[in-house]
Amino acid sequence: MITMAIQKSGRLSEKSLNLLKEAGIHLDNGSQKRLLTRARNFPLQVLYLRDDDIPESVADGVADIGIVGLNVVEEKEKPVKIVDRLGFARCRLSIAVPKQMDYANRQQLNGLRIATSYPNILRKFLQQHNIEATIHEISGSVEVAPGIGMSDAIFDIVSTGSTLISNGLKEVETVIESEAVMIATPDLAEEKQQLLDKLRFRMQAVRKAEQFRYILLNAPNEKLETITRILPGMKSPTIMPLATEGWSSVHSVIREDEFWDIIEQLKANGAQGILVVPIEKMIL
Ligand code: PRT
Ligand code: ZN
Repeated sequence: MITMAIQKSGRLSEKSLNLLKEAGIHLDNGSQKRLLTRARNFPLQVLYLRDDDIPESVADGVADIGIVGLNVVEEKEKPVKIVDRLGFARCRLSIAVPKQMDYANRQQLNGLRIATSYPNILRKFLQQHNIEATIHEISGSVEVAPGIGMSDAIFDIVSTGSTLISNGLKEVETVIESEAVMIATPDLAEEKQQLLDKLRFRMQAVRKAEQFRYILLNAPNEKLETITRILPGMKSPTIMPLATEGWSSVHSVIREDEFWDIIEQLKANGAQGILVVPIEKMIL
């Protein structure tokens, strides 16, 4: 049995549960009101916690693994192993100052009071750059601190940047880029390590699949060579003759981020009836 800590309710909860679901793991009644839920078809139980408590619970073995923002892992400085970056809840931790401040370089942070909920990460950054600033630790609504005269700058999570704009602030230094990560107790017992490997294998298959699309198209036979070069596929594309003389159906896999480029090239080379469909799981 492996115990996984996930956020009880917040920005990470739904995506964390989804990841389990996509890995084919069904939780008993899925009620998040309980502290602990057992999976029905995998030796796993889920422990619902506040995100701030997840690194510690994994470090001291209350949970074996957990899903939490890298920002929280770095801030808490607990001995946990980062096993995977999960690609969701992306954000950055940045220093922002009032927008009217003329900001040319980080030495201007000297002497300022910086409000934050992430004092440890900020302290390290300031030390690393020999900046003497006062860290003012507050637990929430950091972005309003300069407006009410509580600080001169802030160090906080930025995603779209709209919170900064609506508080008259501008981002001047990005300190870390964060996303949800899977963490684990450093020395997992053999049995738990095997379960973690199984889980990661499944989750990676889902994540890989999200990066690719399955593509089907019809092409005139004289263009097949060029089209095969545009569509490398996993090994090579599948080519099947159509009932219509001189035409073939081509099936392959393309990267989601190359999708539009490839479609344009295919069309330019006579491809017709192009269908692009999502892939559910991908095992290479
Ligand atoms: O209750 P609990 O302690 O479990 O949750 P929480 O309130 O501490 O955390 P939660 O659920 O808000 O966020 C969980 C994690 O999501 C964070 O630790 C980050 O890793 C990640 N994440 C991703 C974010 C954001 N994006 C985000 N935009 N966390 C917070 N924000 C907030 C930010 O604090 C700021 O106020 O959104 C605002 C900025 O957003 P923009 O889009 O206006 O720039
Ligand atoms: Zn929190």
